[in-house]
Amino acid sequence: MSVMRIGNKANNLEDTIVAIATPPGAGAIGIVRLSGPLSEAIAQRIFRSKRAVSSFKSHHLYYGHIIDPETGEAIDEVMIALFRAPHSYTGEDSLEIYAHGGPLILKLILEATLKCGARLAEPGEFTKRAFLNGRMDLTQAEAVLHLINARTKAELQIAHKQLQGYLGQVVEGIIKTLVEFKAHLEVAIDFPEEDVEIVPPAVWQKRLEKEVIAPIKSLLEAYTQGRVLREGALMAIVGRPNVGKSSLLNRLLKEERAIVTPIPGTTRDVIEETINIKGIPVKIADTAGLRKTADVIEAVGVERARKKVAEADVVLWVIDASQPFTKEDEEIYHEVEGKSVILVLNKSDLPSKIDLKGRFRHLPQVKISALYGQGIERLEEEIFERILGQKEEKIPSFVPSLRHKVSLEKGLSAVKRAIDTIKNGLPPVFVSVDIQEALDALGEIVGKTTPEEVLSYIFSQFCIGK
Ligand SMILES: Nc1nc2c(ncn2[C@@H]2O[C@H](COP(=O)(O)OP(=O)(O)OP(=O)(O)O)[C@@H](O)[C@H]2O)c(=O)[nH]1
Ligand SMILES: [Mg+2]
Repeated sequence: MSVMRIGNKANNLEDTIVAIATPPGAGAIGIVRLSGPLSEAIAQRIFRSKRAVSSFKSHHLYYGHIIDPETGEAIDEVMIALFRAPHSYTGEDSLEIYAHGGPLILKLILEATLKCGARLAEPGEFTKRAFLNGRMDLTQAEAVLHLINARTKAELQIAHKQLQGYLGQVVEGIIKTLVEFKAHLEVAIDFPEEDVEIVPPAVWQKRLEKEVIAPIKSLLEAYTQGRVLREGALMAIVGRPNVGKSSLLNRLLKEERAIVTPIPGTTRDVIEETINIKGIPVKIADTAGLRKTADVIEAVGVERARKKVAEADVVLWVIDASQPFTKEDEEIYHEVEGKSVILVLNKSDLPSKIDLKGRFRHLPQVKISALYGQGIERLEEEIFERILGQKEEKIPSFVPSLRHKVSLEKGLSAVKRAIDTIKNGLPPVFVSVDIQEALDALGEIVGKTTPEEVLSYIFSQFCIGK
């Protein structure tokens, strides 16, 4: 319910909204930001300087004092800038006040604007206005959020590209073809008897395949590939007890996070930490050595380890190269078979006693010493390749999010249905229904047909003042 309320209120573009745009707490500079029709009038009431606000140029800084509009008392010495419509972030008249970054100062400035008729902004409302005023499509608005929340350079790069509109443009291109086809179908529906020139269905079928289905499919591929760049990957370290799993975790983390002892069965719980491998956030889970055990606590740990294996994008299967391959190792292999596995031959600083007899050649193998650090770089490269499924560090131009993926899949199946309808020789009115469905689905991505609840949800994830 509250989401709906926020949504409705936040759609009123007549309001002038205000928020403190800098993070809470004291700082060198604090920014109060306004957007809406009253921006300039409010500046006239609360800002004192040598020149009249009405003479201020857009996008220029001016020095003066903010005063309380009721008492005339000075609140702070500031710089302000007016951004006149339509050349502002929101597309509306906007005002930014750069004050000293004290929480009380900012609160008093905020209150001064409220006294002049502004209202407090909802989270993300500035960006929502930019979207509603046509300054950006929905994918670009979402990119702003990704930009702010990015943890790695790769995430930042993807968000930056999305902010420039690459993803939106691809989707708009697909929509354009569908709209054209729909218009064509309408003519065929409205004037069935007349001799309007109708493009043969087979021609349209080809165009739909090339201009709609193919690009949707490549966007879906980019989703799979880019998911890890955006959301990170999960990697589980498994192996029988005492092979050096916790030592490896510590080595990758570059800190003594997990307890390491020569006693088999040291690790009992799952230990999770995130590292950054060449720009990808990778959550590593060190697990209890997989074995049958009578120890109740260890048994729970072994169960949890299995769960982690099931969730993992990559599994590091660690074996001890200074020992012969055992039946226990073999059993663990059966548990991880079918996953994306890297075989890690640990303790390679000791004389090798392992003989794999040419088995597991299909798995990437890396020799390391968790104790001394040999082979770790090579292992990181291998992990990166497993996760991205490719060698070069190439950041795709667009990475659809889960929300986009759902809409793309809906659109794809509607278009496929349309093609079947064409093939079955059904009248245009039936094809038109499928095409409309595809249009609705794709429109959700760029924000043309996105339901209000979804919009509210997206913008509610932003911070106040963005
Ligand atoms: N020589 C040598 N010893 C190692 C290496 N890696 C780990 N060890 C030793 O092997 C023993 C077990 O290491 P851990 O990291 O606790 O092994 P684990 O697989 O986590 O063991 P559990 O938690 O019991 O399943 C410790 O004595 C480590 O010092 C290595 O690369 N070389
Ligand atoms: Mg351990």
